[in-house]
Amino acid sequence: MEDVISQIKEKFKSQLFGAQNLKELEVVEQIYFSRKSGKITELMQGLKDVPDEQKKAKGQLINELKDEMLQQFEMKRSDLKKKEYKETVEAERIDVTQPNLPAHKSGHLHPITIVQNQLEDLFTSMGFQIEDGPELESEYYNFTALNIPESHPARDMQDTFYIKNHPGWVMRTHTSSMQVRTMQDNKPPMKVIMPGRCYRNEATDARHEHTFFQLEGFVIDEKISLANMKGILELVAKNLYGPDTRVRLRPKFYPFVEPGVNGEVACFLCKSKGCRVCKHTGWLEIFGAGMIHPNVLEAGAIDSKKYQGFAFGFGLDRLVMLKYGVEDIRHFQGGDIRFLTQF
Ligand code: FA5
Repeated sequence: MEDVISQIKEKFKSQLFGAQNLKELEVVEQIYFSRKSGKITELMQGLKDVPDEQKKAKGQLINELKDEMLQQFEMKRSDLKKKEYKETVEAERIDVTQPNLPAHKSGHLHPITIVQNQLEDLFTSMGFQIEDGPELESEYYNFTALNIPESHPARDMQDTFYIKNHPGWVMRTHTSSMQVRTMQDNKPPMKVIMPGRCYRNEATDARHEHTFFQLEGFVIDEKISLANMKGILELVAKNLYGPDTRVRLRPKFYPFVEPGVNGEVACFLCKSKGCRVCKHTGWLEIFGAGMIHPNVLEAGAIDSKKYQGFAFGFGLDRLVMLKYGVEDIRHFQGGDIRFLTQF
């Protein structure tokens, strides 16, 4: 039996030494100390074949072996525990003396998108639906259907970009191009807004871009009047610039409305006293609007004897300029991050 004991001792030592972590140590524990099948249990069970007079001495030998092995095992377990704890702490260690790393900067919405979203929320809360349409548009929807025939001088007011080898197609000059498209696809009563990008062949300056945004809208029903239009547009102005904002309408010619108006808000920057932004008039132009011309309703397959409507078009860039006091429209698409991060 002494031989067997010293063999177990040697084997146990080498396996204990080889255990690199607590998981491997558990395997060693099973081999030697398992109550069911461990080496120590096997030795104890072997005692039944030992003559009675030797049983006590042999039993004592096995117990001494077990105590010695358990002591070595616990020492090893304690070492491995310390080692694993140290490794975990090391991995989670925070160096409080490390200089501050630049914070990750996340992007945000463009100021024009912010105001467009604000207006979409307002109009949908009043029951308007939102329509989207093509920026590359036929001359028919951009001009002809809007009561601007080919030879009409009003086409010159909105020069645009033409498509090489594709006569009859233009980059839309206004979102009004969506009016007849939307009428053809729907039936009155209708309350619709159509925001989107527009293009004009402009000599750009602080208030004119070649690419800009408009928010178009119209209401068509029976018994619609200019008073309904003023009510809605006043609400929009108050939502954008505060509850005390006043709106005034002045006659302006647009071939697709009759009568046509130019919508202005009392300058909220100088309280109508006159400043650089309102060109010392006390008023700021923010939209074009009017009662939809019967020819346009007919182009949209709507009975102009039964139905009337009003239409309006806001220049979104201008609304944003006024809201945030931006002095040059060209900042919006200039891509200068110092400008964009201010919103
Ligand atoms: C129109 O474009 C009409 N379609 C508006 C309209 C709709 C009238 C429905 C009646 C009924 P106008 O060309 O005035 O109208 O442009 C409307 C607004 O778009 C202007 O007040 C201005 O804010 C903006 N806008 C026009 N041209 C430019 C430009 N080059 N750069 C930036 N904004 C512009």
